[in-house]
Amino acid sequence: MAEALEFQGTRVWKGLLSRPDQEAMVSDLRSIAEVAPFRSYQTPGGNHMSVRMSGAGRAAWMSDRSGYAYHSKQPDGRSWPDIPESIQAVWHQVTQDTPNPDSCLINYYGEGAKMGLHQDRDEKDTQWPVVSISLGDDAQFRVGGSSRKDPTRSTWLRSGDVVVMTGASRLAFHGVDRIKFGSSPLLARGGRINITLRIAG
Ligand code: MD3
Ligand code: FE
Repeated sequence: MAEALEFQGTRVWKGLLSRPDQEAMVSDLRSIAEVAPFRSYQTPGGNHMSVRMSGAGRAAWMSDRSGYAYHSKQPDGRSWPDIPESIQAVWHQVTQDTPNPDSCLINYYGEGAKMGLHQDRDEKDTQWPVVSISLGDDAQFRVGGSSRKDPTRSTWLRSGDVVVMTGASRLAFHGVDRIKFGSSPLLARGGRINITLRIAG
């Protein structure tokens, strides 16, 4: 396995997925999108998120005027599709002695999309890691500390990179400042997909 680099306590595996691995994953994501379309959500504050989201697994994270939460049903009442084997395999490759993830959030960043600095704290037990897989266009990813006021650093995530958040970094503030639209040939219409795997509980 490739060397991992430590970045603000998060572990970044550069180029963990080969181009054929990435293509196979995109094809699995197309099947997911047929039964769980990418949707745009409102925040509790009433703004629209620029990132569109789909999901898989027992429950996926959604947002609306009443708040952020994990839901076992889509807004149309259907369950989420199963997490594909290709994606589960990455989780087990980069985590040790960890049960299967029960939640897979799939974020799509089109031109101009970004994600503000936030913490992931809606999971029942935040001792479990979060694993992120980047596909498609390059993204400027920012990580700080467990307080919003802590200094932050940024790095570029490229298609095939995998990030693991464990221990102290698990509650770090993080976000995506911008993507370089059209920088990767992986997705025919451009943009970036980020897959996050979690044990939401
Ligand atoms: C660092 N997604 O869905 S993934 C999210 O690229 C989210 O779409 C971003 O933040 C994206 O919640 C970043 C990488 C990530 C995920 C969780 C973290 C980094 C993290 C939790 C703690 C610290
Ligand atoms: Fe997050």
